[in-house]
Amino acid sequence: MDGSTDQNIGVTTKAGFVIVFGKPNAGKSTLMNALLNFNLSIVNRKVQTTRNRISGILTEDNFQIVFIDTPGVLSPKYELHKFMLSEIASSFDEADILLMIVDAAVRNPFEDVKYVYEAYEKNFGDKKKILALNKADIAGRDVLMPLSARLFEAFGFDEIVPVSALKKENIDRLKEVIVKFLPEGHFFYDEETLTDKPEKFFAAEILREKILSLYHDEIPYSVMVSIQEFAERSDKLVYINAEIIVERESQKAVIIGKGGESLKKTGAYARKSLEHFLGKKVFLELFVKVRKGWRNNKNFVKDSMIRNSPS
Ligand SMILES: Nc1nc2c(ncn2[C@@H]2O[C@H](COP(=O)(O)OP(=O)(O)OP(=O)(O)O)[C@@H](O)[C@H]2O)c(=O)[nH]1
Ligand SMILES: [Mg+2]
Repeated sequence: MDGSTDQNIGVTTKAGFVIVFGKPNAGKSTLMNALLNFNLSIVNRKVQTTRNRISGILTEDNFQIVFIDTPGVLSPKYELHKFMLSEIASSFDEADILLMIVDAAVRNPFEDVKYVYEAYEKNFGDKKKILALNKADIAGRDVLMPLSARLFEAFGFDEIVPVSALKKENIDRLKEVIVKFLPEGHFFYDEETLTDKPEKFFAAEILREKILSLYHDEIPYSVMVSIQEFAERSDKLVYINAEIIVERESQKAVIIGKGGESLKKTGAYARKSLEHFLGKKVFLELFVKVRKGWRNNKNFVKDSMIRNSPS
């Protein structure tokens, strides 16, 4: 043999980070999940579902895309929102490619693009910019064609792709466009890695997802889930001890419900999803605590958000 090594066999790999950003409820998390073909990031029809930057890693033969799902908060009202904004800013710094997503089924999607574009323009640098026109299943082709022509003319997007994240329409096309812009380089993670966040983080998110869908009014926004213990008791069993932290005594009473019924229901739903996600039996213990006005407590927000999700 003449000494040919792995390096000069000549398979070129591509790898890079793609930030998914846009207004609350645009479908950022749904889109990342569709691209990954896995429900990693929680989705809800209420706004401000996502609070942290969450990476989802897609590895195929010769490329690796690290998607970063971000919160959709734009004007901060609480310390919690400031934390969410800092998560967006750091995600822009990391990104190689920018993927803006807008709900194309709203009354004036052009205005929404303009709003988001102007809000984040300072973070763009000279990175490639892709716009996904989401919710194409309800927006309709007659709206999307002229809309993308106008958007191309008005803004500096490199590509505009209509998609339906929910129905998984045109997702492969979007993936092709991303791969086209992906820089050449080695993979950042093992081929099997799906995310950089620990299981414990997703345990908290799954519990929060159930609270988002089972409770109303201010409750979903006033809840923080903090995992106190996450212990693999055996190959088949995980013990999870979680605190549901609210801002007021009255909210605690609502979470628990009459005779503990509401909390029991929340726990049962969460346990089922957790077992599905972890592929193990879950023993779940829940406690409800009050931490007055925690959303405006900078240290509490920082400590708890980081404790749940080191990255
Ligand atoms: N019809 C339709 N609904 C969609 C589509 N994509 C997302 N949705 C819905 O829009 C709502 C918001 O979706 P999310 O993925 O949570 O939106 P997000 O941008 O991550 O929201 P935040 O995390 O709150 O900023 C959910 O009810 C989704 O089911 C789509 O392509 N078509
Ligand atoms: Mg989200």
